[in-house]
Amino acid sequence: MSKPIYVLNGPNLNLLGVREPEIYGHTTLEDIKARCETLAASKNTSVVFRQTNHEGQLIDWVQEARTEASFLIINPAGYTHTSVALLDALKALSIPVIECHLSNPHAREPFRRHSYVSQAAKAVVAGFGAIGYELAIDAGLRLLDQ
Ligand code: CA2
Repeated sequence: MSKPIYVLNGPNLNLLGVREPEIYGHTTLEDIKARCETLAASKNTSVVFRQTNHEGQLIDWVQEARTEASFLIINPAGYTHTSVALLDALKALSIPVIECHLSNPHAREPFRRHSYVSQAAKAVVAGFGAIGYELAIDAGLRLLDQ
């Protein structure tokens, strides 16, 4: 079997489905994880799905993905807009990086319009809610097939 797809999630995404459903929907991160696992299995691969509230932990996992993942899907949450350190870690990867957001940050407050992470991303999926993760898995696998 191929290397797993890494799906990494940043701060506060553990609250999905519990708080602010008007912005982020009713689906929990556990639901998203289950959907990603099902989709990956149907494509004969697997996912490593993780969430952390800590920048250093996220960076450690990005570094791990460098050698362990087929490609990386990352929702960096608030670190999208703040973290040069995360960008530096992502730039060290040679596998494809897909930046994934539940909401469309460009349709929200002005400070969300800039993403450090996008500089290291092959592609961005945003605004599709929870299904964005499945779209990113499907698109990433098609990229690898090219
Ligand atoms: O739309 C996305 O996926 C975001 O990455 C979510 C981040 C936000 O800072 C980005 O601009 C866009 C926020 C994640 C916080 O998630 C929560 C979920 C439920 C309740 C409270 C926060």
